[in-house]
Amino acid sequence: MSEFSEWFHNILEEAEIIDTRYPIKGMHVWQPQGFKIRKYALNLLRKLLDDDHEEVLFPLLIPEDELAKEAIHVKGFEEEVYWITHGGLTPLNKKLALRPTSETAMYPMLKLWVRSHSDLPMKFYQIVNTFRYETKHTRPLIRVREITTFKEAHTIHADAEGAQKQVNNAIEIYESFFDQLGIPYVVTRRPDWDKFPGADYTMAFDTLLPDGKTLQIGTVHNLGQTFARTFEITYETAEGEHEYVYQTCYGLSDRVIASIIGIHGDSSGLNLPPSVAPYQVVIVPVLFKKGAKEVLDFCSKLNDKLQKNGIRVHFDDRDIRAGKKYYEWEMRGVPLRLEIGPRDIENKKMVALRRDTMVKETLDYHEETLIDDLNEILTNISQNLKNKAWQEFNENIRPANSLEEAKDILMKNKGIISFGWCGDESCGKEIEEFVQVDILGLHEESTDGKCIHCGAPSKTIALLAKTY
Ligand code: A5A
Ligand code: MG
Ligand code: ZN
Repeated sequence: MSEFSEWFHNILEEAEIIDTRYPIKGMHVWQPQGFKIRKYALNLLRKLLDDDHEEVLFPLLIPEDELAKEAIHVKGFEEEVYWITHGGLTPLNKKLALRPTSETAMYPMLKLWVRSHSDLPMKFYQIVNTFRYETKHTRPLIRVREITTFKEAHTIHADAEGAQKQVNNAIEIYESFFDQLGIPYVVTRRPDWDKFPGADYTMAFDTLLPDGKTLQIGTVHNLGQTFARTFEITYETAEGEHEYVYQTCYGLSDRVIASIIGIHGDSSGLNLPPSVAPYQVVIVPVLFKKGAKEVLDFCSKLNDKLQKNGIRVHFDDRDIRAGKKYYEWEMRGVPLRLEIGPRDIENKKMVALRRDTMVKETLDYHEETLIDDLNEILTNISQNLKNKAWQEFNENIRPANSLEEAKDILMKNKGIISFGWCGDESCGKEIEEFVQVDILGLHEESTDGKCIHCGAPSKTIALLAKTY
């Protein structure tokens, strides 16, 4: 196990995020602390989507014949599908698949829902569990067989331009979501051999975990008319013609939570952005024999005040050593800790420890501005976590001019390599073969350089990295 893997498994356990002892490989239990982080992350996501998407909920099971309808799609998933074959003791005459994703559950219904051009565009999403019988090494939150937090959006458009615009819109939504979580990312267009089964093309978000391997944390697919033709989803134009629709879909998973934990965390444990922290502030009384009651009363009132003003706060009045409390809240990643003793109350001060910097400072306690002051610190913490993460990310993208150099960098530093590429599939596969890692995708157009491998004029700057 790598150092990061070990750290990751330990913190999931110690901070009570996920219990991995459930007796099915790749299926785990969300514990209360983890569930809260998940809930707050989903709140942010829903807020972004609810602007112009409608939330729906489709059945978990897909009839075999529907799943099989789209040949390219089913080919891509056939090795990963779990099947239900019996109802009690009775063999089913039609097998039922546990959704690996919901195109083939939703699109037969969309065929019924879409009528006229005036219905379009339609934008739906659902947050559900999906099942994939993954054969690569499973890891909690990163590669699971029950994806418990699968957010999938599906949109329908009258023309190709509408779908194209939606791809860009979805990318913006995900950028804004990851920005709120301080997760750095790079967006690439996946090579054709790595696109979503049935898509015209796939845009993907990758981030970098501390062990230098990238993690695909979101994908946006332009489905063109492939599924529309298979499932006969048509609409009537203003002129009374029947046309196939254009579609997109885009998805995120538990990997977002893995990234929050893995990217911001450090040797003291979790380090949560205030946007998803179950407690944003924890109040720890510093007690001496003299004045203990005053301190407890003061902290209790302070707790109420913060709570009333929408700050997620916890007053830790347990009768244990303060040092033990400090250790625990640091490990759990609480962004801001306030320590208050009798002298502080007298002097109208409090000691604040920022989890992101581990720096203690003494704050003035101003009754009228306190909430604004604390919110400003929380905003600074978010910004600082994000800046640190981006800096680390950018430092780990390195250009290479030859495949030997790429291999060298990967050996020494891991991370992401950028290089000029001709875009040709057979050349790309030779590159992957040589460096023994995957091409993530096409990052930006670039026609002035040469392909790192075949020497032909390059079409793009592409990225490659060791991936999860
Ligand atoms: N219907 C489309 C959106 C779809 O299924 N796309 S996808 O196959 O790319 O999955 C969406 C996202 O789910 C991926 O980008 C990846 O971040 C995540 N994901 C895929 N398999 C996963 C697994 N086994 N465990 C955790 N997350 C996974
Ligand atoms: Mg897969
Ligand atoms: Zn080439």
